[in-house]
Parts: sequence; structure tokens; C-alpha cells
Amino acid sequence: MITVLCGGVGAARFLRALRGLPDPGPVTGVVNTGDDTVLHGLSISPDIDTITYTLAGAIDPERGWGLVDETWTAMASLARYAAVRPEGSTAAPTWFNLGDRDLATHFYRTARLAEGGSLTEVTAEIARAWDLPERLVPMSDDRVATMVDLLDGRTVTFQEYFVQLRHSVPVRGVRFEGSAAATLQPAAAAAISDASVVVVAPSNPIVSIGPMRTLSGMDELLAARRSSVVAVSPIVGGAALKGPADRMMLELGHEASVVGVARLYRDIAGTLVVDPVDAHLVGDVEAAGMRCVVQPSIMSDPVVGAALARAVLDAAG
Ligand code: FO1
Repeated sequence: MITVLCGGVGAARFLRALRGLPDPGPVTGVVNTGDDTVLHGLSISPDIDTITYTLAGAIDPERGWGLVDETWTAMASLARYAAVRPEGSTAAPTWFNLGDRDLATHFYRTARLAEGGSLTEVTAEIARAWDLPERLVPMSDDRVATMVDLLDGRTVTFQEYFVQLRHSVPVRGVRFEGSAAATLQPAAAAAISDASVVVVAPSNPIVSIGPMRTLSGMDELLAARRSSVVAVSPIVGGAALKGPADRMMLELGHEASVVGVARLYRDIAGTLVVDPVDAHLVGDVEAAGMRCVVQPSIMSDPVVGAALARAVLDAAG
């Protein structure tokens, strides 16, 4: 069994790449829920949905989130109410775009959670509805909310930072509210212990992989099997492939490079896979304490993706 620790887009593409191997065997994605939010009273799990839609072949390829060929009638209709909401009301938010078909996923998740279903159960049901062969497990059934402390003194939720502020404001800290009391989902813990290989997907080390690492026992589970944990660097040539990982790393005192990634992961993963543009940093990654494998990691087409997946599995021995 292969277990992949997942954020959003990069992880979704890596999981899809595993399908390019002749016989990958059972695959489990343990997915970040620190990005989850409630808007319009709806429970939204962006990373779970990005992975589900990508593996279903239904993701919008340009945006990397939401459904392809989406329509936006509900969002457009909200503008009428946004115009009349009283001062201080957060009703009818229009900054976070929920497509008409995407809304069905949030309706279902919200209704099932309200009935007492766990996020783990509901995630599996949604994955089944989209005919996914992979198993997706949220990192926890408990609420963990990534909060971003901005340099200007404000604290905002992750989605306010990422979408409303377009992640273009400097950050001075990141916190994971609720994580001290949250339990690592037992199915996720078992998937990590029982896997032949654990992959840390090319996801943001701070806000995608970071939240799951704050759950009690997570780092210990990974450290105990460190030699067969392989991380794929989300930083290529000093820049994030998508999103604010590079800037966030710098702002929070880390080097925005594969060496900075190695310093964050060296206690939990034995090997770091880096793109050929970073081949000159192999010695520095190894000096930071990780074995380093060079392999094209920008999953622009299925052939590159499958070769990356193969190299990652080979790196785990
Ligand atoms: N990202 C955006 O940049 N703008 C949006 O309006 C937006 C809406 C959205 C709706 C549902 C969903 O599952 C994801 C959505 N995302 C949107 C993506 C999401 O904010 C980020 O990709 C992740 O949270 C970061 O991994």
C-alpha cells in the first residue's frame, strides 16, 4: 500500500501520476483539512475536493480547483443580497467562488455531517460517488483551522488569506486552531504505519503538510519509518509551483529552496526528490540530513508524472 500525505493541487497531480504505474496497488491519500471553511453555513473542504475532482477527471484544469465546465448562477444571484446585508453581516460572501455543480458536494457534505456522519465517512462517500479507486482519509475528524497572522497585525482564516487577500500580504505566523485537542484519524495513522511507502506530496510544507504534523503522534509515526518516507519538493528553482509556499517560507524564516524544504522534513522523511533545476543543491540537501534524488517533478504530462511516481517508489526501496 502507498500512502500519500496531501495538500491540494500538487498532491492531486501526484496521486493521478501514480495511476500511470502498471500496478501501484492500493493508494491512500491522507488529506489536509486545515483549509476547511464554513461559508453560507456549508462545510467546504477544498483540499479533499480538489483531489476528488482531479482523480475523477472533473477538475477545471486552468484554475486547479472546482469543476470543469462549471456555471456560476448561484454566485451571481448572491450579489442581490450582498447589496442589502447590514453592516457587520458576513452573509452572502461573494469573494469565495462556489460553482453551481460544486455546491452539490458542499450540500451533501454539510447534510451528512449534520446527520452525525464523520468527515471520514462523508469523504469516502463522496469519493465513491465519483468512482475513485483511491481511498481518501481526512487527517482528522476534529476541526483544525489554519489561521494566518498577518504582518499588519490582523489574523485571518486560511481562505481569507489565500482567496480574499490573494495571498499577497506578508505573514508573520501561522497557527492551527484546534490541533492540540484534535485526534489524528485512526485510519490515517494505520495507513501511515501499514504502507510500504509514505510519500509527502509536493504540497506547501507549512500550510498543507504543517497542519497534519501538529496532530499528536503524527511526526513520531513518520520518524519511526523515516527511511521509507519520501518527500517531493514543492519548491523548484526557489519558487513554488503554485501558491504562496515560497513567500511563506521566507516570511516565516525558512530558506525558500529545496534545502529549506529538507530542513523542514529531515526528521520525518529519509529522501527528498528534487527537480533537475536544483541538481546543484544535492550536496546541500544531503548536508541538511536527507538523501537526495534528482527527477523531473513538474507533472506537466502523464509521462513525466509516471516517471516521477516510479522514482519516488524506487527511492523508498
Ligand atoms: N481558490 C481561489 O483562488 N478562489 C476561489 O474563489 C476558490 C474557491 C474554491 C471553492 C471550492 C474549493 O474546493 C476550492 C476553492 N478554491 C478557490 C481553492 C482553494 O482556496 C485553495 O486551492 C486551497 O485551499 C489551497 O490549497
